[in-house]
Amino acid sequence: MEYIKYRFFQKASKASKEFQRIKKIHADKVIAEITLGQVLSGMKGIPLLVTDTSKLDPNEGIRFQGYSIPDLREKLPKISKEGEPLPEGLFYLMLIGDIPKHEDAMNLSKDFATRSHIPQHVYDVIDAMPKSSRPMTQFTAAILAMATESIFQKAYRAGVNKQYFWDSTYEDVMNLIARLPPIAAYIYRRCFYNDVQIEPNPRLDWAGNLAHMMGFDSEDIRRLFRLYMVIHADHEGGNVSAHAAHLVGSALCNPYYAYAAAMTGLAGPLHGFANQDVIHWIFQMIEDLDTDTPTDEQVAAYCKQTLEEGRVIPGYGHAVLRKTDPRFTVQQEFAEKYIKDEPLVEIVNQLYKVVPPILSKIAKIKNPWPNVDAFSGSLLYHYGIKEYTFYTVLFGVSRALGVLASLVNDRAYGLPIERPTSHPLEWYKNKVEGRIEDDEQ
Ligand code: CMX
Repeated sequence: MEYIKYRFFQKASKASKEFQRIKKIHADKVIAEITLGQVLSGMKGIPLLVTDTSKLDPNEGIRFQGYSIPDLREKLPKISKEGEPLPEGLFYLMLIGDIPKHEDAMNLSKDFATRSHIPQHVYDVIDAMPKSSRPMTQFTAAILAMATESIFQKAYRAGVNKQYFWDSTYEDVMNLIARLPPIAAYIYRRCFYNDVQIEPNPRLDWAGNLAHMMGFDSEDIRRLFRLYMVIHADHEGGNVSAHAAHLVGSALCNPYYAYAAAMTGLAGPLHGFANQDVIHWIFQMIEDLDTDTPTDEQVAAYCKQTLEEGRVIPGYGHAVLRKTDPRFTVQQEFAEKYIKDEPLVEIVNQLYKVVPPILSKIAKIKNPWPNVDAFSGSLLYHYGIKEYTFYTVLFGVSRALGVLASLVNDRAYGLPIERPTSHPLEWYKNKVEGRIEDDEQ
């Protein structure tokens, strides 16, 4: 058994026993009360899921196994001292629970490179779609087409004992993560570079190779891609993409299906599609105002007009966060350090000054601060990836690290099929108005 799999096996054996023990002893304990407001507002704040990979604090932001984004930048292995952490190292951290050694991250890089072969029929499925179809549509279809390769599915069909489900899930997860950069790059080159494809460079790391296959070979862009893949990887378990992967995976489907479900969720404008919408909205503003350098007053008026039209300001607000997203801040620091005179970055910074005071005045908006999507597009654009309809695919490649590490964990714990209860609206009304007793369902 390879080293990382063995480490996971050791961790998972203990963790699954602990899971069963806690379930047996404490199953009847009450852990939270639920208000009707929570039910009617997207189940916010109800502790319902078990996710070990990361935890989101409303004020501090995301922590991966306890490590904040600044911690990760300091502690995770890098290619060079000045560089950004390797996403392979973060995947190791989420799966195993410890900061990896440099060689652990490099071994994962090599492992991904050896697993990255894509069957021809996957390319055929992509090629069957018009080039004008959304990159996320092509990406998700390709993931589903790759399910023919599922080792979990074959093991399940062969009747493998459920205590070993994690093993074939792990193999699928490793193969799937390895295959995402070539698929994403293929779609990018197909749609925007006349289908002129670029072979992988086996000496490059997972994120560096993605940049290379997309046609970008500078050390600057590799640095950005490593950071990008780290900060988008996971945001605890309740966000739409993570929850979708967990929910669908709980029916014991193969990891390709579970991850495809995550990607269709990520493609929604309130989630990962917002990274495209931010750039689209800014360009529309520049066009409508007929100036590349709008004043703060013009930007403020444009924001108010967007709100009056019943639309959201993309890149602002969050279901959990109540402060500026640290993933925004780290990108802002990156831009300050490496990027000079990028007009789009300047507008993103101008929005950071103008938008929060406007949103703060709207009582219903719980968080007026920017999220990760407010900054990411301007960095990609600066380095030459100007085709913003592709940006959600990059988010999706990164998100695989978190949701798929969680899926292996789910299978190791033996988490059951997810099945909450639903009622008609009338039932909730009767319940809060006292017409239904507590023990009635
Ligand atoms: N612009 C305008 N209105 C906003 C807003 C924004 N940026 N953020 C929240 N609101 C509105 C909501 O639409 C909601 O209105 P209704 O009550 O009329 O439906 C109200 O304020 C309350 O929302 P909330 O409780 O503060 O936030 P939610 O948990 O409902 O929604 C989010 C969170 C992210 C969907 C929302 O802030 C939003 O739509 N933001 C813009 C889209 C975006 O940037 N999404 C990316 C999030 C990060 C990611 O997943 O990638």
